[in-house]
Amino acid sequence: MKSISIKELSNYYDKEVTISGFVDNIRNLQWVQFVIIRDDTSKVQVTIEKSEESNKEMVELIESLPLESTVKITGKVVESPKVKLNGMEIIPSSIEVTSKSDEELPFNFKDLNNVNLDTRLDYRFIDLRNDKNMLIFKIQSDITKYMREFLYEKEFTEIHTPKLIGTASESGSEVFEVKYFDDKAYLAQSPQFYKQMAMASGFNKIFEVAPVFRAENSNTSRHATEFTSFDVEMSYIDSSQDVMDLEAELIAYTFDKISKKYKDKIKEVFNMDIVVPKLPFPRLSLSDIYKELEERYNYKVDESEKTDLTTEAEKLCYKLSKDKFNHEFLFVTDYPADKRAFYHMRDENGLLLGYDLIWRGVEITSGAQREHRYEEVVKNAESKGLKDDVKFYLEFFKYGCPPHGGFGIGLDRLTMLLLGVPSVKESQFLFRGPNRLNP
Ligand code: AMO
Repeated sequence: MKSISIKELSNYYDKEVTISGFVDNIRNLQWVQFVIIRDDTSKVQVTIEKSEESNKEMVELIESLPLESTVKITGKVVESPKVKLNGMEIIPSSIEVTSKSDEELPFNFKDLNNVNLDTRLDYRFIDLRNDKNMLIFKIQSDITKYMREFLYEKEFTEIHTPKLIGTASESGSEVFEVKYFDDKAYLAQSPQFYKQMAMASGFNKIFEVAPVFRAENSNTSRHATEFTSFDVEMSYIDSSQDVMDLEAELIAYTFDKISKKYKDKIKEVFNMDIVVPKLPFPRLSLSDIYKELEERYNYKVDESEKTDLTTEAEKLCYKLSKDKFNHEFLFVTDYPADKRAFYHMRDENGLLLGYDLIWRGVEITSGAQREHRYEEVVKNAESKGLKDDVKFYLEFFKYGCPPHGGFGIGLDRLTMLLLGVPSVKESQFLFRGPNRLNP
């Protein structure tokens, strides 16, 4: 008999079913054994009466079975209001042990309060057995599902670009070099060049959800050396405003869906409130932000630092956006172009036609209108000392390429902020950082 998931059991009262899962708990009493089985949808109690002669073998098996072993159980589902766990139980007719666990686990994953994060990450497969940790990835999965759903409805095409590349796209210093036969290659820091290639190929709207790699030696709560980037690009835009509008709509749609499905659960488990953001999202220029931060909160920084948001200014943007706009998100625009990537379009004053999106004090996105005019993009590349390396990229703009723009959202950061977990180490399925390549 094929196993059904535990969550579905209430559709099978008085029927014989088979379930599979981990042995979550055993209470071995004088007359009865209560065995709790867990799969990734729910838990259920299996009740074994010791007095029943036909249960003898199962009783013996359970007596010596270590917790966290996996089993396949066939039995009858019975509605039992007196059972606290979902008001039902299974009366088994057979139990098969499919894998026996060691008696002693590396740590108690049901109470992680005193377990060091490194130990948890060393045994991430055990750590993820924790209900709360598993929930993070159920929700993350739905975040990408709803984001995809929104884009598919708008007729975006999902593409898959190479992660082994010949040229660094974001900036030379943050790239991992790998041996490539007798030559060298790099791991893609973003699909930037290839999403733009799609525009030059005539795709109007594309997106990609994929890993990107950054050789950043930073040990902060929001940096990883490999993370999942949700990248979007579209053609025939009039300005970067169109890009911001689309991103705001995408986030609002996704949060609405997540809120409908998980609002109460997120409150109960993570003590976080989901606020479905209103459209449009507020926008402020970098220089206006520094003015407001000084006026409102007496936050002062040296002029030389005002070419980008400082970490502290990023944090204060959350407060500013809430105080000024009653909104959690803030688009920050008008960065000086010389500090940013060469592929963005600039205006005549040297300001970038792009933005960062700040949410809850952290940058979750960069986006922009791209420079699609061949002569201009060649000039921008040369000003950054790039030429032969990006020759293949510059050619994209030589044979007709529509005006276009797009953005990249860091999925790990988005998940971290949504659920209020302390670090991307916990919102990544398996964290990769300067000091962590295993498991
Ligand atoms: P950017 O470099 O700003 O832009 O990256 C986009 C988003 O990715 C996330 N992010 C990170 N997350 C975890 N660890 C890191 N080390 C890390 N670095 C960045 C952030 C960030 O906002 N090509 C452009 C996007 C575009 O213009 O389309 C790009 O890569 O959430």
